[in-house]
Amino acid sequence: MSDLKPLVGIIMGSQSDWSVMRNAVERLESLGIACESKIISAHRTPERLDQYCRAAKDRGIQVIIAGAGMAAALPGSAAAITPLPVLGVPMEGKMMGGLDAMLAMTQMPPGVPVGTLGLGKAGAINAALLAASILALSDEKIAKAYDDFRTAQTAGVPEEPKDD
Ligand code: RP5
Repeated sequence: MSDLKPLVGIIMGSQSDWSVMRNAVERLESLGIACESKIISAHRTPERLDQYCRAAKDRGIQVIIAGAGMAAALPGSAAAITPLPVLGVPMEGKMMGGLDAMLAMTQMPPGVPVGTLGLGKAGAINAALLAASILALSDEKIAKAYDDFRTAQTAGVPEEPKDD
């Protein structure tokens, strides 16, 4: 983890979300973007949520990525408190494959937006990239790192398939 001041706050409802949310951390770090990771539950630790979201902007956090499963109230609850952009990552769950969490995150009442990504690992990676693109609007170093990532990704796609 970098010593730089974190620009992205990654919060998750449970330790059990970490194996997915660490993909967001790894993607941000690969782009040179400092982040911090915290376990904060809308239901189990509501005071921690309130304190974190009230202080985040003044501490220099610019984007919050919130991962949660089941009722998945975390991103919406965070968005209700902080003016920062909140990106939601629904966890794949045992009961409905995570569709329950995805719908919960998506169906925010008008006026309190959450930018919900796809389920699980892909969602966590894309949340990090979306956070990078937001930060890139006001940070040339991040803009270059994000452009370089996109260029390398494109160059890495072969024109023709081959047998495994
Ligand atoms: C949610 O409930 C968490 O985000 C997690 O995805 C889910 C289950 O939590 P644990 O019972 O594994 O702690 O709040």
